[in-house]
Amino acid sequence: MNDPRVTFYHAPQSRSGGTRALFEELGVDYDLHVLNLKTGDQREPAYLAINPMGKVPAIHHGNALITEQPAVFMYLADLYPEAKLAPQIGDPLRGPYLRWLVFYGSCFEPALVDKSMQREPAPPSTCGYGDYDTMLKTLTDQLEKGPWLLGDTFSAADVLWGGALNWTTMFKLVPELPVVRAYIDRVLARPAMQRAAAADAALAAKQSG
Ligand SMILES: N[C@@H](CCC(=O)N[C@@H](CS)C(=O)NCC(=O)O)C(=O)O
Repeated sequence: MNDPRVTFYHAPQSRSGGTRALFEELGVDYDLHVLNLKTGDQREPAYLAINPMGKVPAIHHGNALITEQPAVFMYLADLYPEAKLAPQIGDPLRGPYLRWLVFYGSCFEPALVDKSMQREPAPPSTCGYGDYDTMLKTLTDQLEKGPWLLGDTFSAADVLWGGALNWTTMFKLVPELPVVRAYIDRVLARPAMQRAAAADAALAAKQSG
């Protein structure tokens, strides 16, 4: 199933950092293909032929192209079940696990983009994320239950959310509430997350040097 190896298209200090951290948590080998977003690698025909969106992360496995962070996370965590980062079908946590991964892409990111552009969102009944405050409260109410999004079970969803909340609080798009800060710190304290962050910082330094 997980033969051939996965190819991972990554740019340092970007959204694909979460996928890099996930690989580290999974403890698996993969082929790394690095792009430099500053020099426009993502708009070159060679990369657009792989991902027409010109975005990272993207992964290739066999003939399958997978883009969009929640899909990438679900795919990889299912591909390597021995790492136990995805509740399996039949596990009562499977539904909440899928919910929080998809919530990231369909509610959190659109809400953040509207906020960062200081754009008037659509009315809550039309807007996919309702409104920013409801979206955030839904998330923080879940984090209050802790320690992880699925309670005592750490999952790929925490890898995605821990990293995302780290950069979004840094950019002041999400308030650094104590519950949010404590959750970020728990996720980032994991050795795999630290290894991924160090490797990514070294890659960024190499690109800018
Ligand atoms: N919906 C995509 C968004 C990916 C995305 O926005 N990636 C950014 C990196 S932070 C990117 O590749 N930007 C390059 C560009 O558009 O030029 C996902 O969730 O994976």
